Amino acid sequence: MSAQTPVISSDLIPAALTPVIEALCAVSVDVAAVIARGPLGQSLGSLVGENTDGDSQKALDVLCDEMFAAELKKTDVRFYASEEQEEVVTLNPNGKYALAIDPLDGSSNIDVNVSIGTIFSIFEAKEGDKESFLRPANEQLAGGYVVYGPQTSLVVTFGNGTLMFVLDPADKTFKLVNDKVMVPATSKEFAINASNYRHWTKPVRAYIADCLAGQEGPRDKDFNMRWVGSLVAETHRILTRGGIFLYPGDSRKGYESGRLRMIYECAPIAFLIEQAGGVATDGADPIMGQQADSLHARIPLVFGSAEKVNRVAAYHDLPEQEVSALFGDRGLFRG
Ligand code: AFP
Repeated sequence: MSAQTPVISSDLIPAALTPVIEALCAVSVDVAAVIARGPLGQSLGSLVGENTDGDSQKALDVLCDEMFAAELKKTDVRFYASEEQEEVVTLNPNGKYALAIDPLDGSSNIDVNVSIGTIFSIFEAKEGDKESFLRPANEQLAGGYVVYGPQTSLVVTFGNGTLMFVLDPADKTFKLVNDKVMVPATSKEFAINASNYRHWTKPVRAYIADCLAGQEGPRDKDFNMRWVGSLVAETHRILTRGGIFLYPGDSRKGYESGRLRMIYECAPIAFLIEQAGGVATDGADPIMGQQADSLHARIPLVFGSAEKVNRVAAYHDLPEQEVSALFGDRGLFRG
């Protein structure tokens, strides 16, 4: 790429944030190239350790973290909070922003050639490093992800709609393909890791049981199910053709608040979804009104088409006898 060709350019990116977004995009181009080489390059999926919460770390997790931190250090990013680092790292002591990142989400999919991604969230930096991140999600200046799939796409919001860019392999620049991404209002798809059925709460079991019952159940229509195991891929599908994603809290030890992290997974995804006309909750209340109490805190996440997500919240309001009933006896949502 020539020095004159910016990796991304759009009037819709706020000028003050442009260098940070450019840095994220420049690294993403390199990450996409590393991923595309797969086994022709270094062993990306090999285990190299564990992160703060005991999740296994793959070689690519660590490599991506180093690549993003090194490039963002040259920008106005003061504080850097990464899934791969226990504490906040100071990058540019004079910087104005605090950036949270999951450098490589979905890393269990590295070796099987399925879409993976980078998720990020940007706040204005406060005096304290942790304080810059432990604040309501609706204070985000930007939220977004890059998905490394058949196409490499950047989806980002600055609080004025959701934008979608695609990396053009011909000149290695991100080009705007949709300046007003909207979650389709209707869809017959739901996404949940159904192997956890026995650990779910009654309202979640009741909701899924009614989807599975299809035409014979109270919903009176057939559904389809998807589970990629890669949050960026699920988000991209839902932004494109609607549906609902659930990672609820469950009774497994350590999963009381689900699996996904508030600061660098749920908050930016919720921001993107709400800016695209969808809804994102913890099953009952909006994610955007909430804040983490620690850097790597988890929160249940339910997002997608508004009507579907609001319906899940309604199951949480059902009386005990209704959620415990077999779907055939659950009257409230019939019709
Ligand atoms: P990894 O990055 O460790 O692969 O985790 C991916 C993820 O955080 C998210 O992208 C998926 O939605 C979720 O985990 C899948 O979790 P289960 O393996 O429990 O279904």
